[in-house]
Amino acid sequence: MGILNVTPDSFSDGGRFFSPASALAQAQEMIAEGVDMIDLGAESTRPGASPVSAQQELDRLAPVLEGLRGCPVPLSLDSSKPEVMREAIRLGISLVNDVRGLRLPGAIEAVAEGDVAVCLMHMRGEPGDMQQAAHYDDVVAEVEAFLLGRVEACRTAGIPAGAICLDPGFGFAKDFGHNRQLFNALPRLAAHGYPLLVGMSRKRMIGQLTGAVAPEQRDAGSLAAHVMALDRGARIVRVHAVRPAVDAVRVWRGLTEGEEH
Ligand code: HH2
Repeated sequence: MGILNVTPDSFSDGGRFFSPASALAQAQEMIAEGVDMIDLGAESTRPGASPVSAQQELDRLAPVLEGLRGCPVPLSLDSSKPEVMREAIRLGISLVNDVRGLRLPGAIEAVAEGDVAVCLMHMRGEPGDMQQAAHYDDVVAEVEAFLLGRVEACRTAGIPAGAICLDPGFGFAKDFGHNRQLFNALPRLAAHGYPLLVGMSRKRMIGQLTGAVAPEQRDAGSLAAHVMALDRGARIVRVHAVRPAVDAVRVWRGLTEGEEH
């Protein structure tokens, strides 16, 4: 999954793809590089980010979604707002990727009625204050229980099991130790049978391990983490740098061929 942030303030590529023309050019480049899916976001969720309205999100997204009509790969929408989901579904997205796990009123219904897939991610609090909520007795059990609770709510609303994937939400209300525990528990989370999506691309945890301060210098470290995540049962990796990720996935898949995955 290639990341396309149509935002002025995302932590690693804020402003680079804010104009529709630059966003469309980046989408075409990711497609040429072999991306399987593009995740479009119009609101930054980095720690401390300020919220934007549904109308602002739609104003940023609509021209890009219109320009990508009929594009050869499925499009995903990174949003939590039901009105944005409904309009983006009308404009052709196939997956809703919600860092709030469809908790806003009306979000579950928007996905159920829109007949699209969903990625349910774990987060606590809001991006503005989430790191203050990074306290757990047992982070793995708590994240797992949250995700299974959201699955239950989705199933009750009529979203089929086959349309759901899960994400522990690396860096969202988690410190380095929490991230590491969740990373090592990926096989346990995958065992529930829902495909796991992981997003560690350029995140602080990669900087903490490599010493790379600038997010754009964290791609090699991100790649290592993502390949390890695939080995631990993840099925979708959410990345900024598409070409190296495509090669890494091909190598991983080729070398594990015949194994159960
Ligand atoms: N991380 C970010 C945004 N959306 N969605 C899922 N499912 N999993 C993630 O880990 C995830 C996500 C944050 O990264 P990015 O989009 O690059 O930055 P920003 O939120 O600043 O736009």
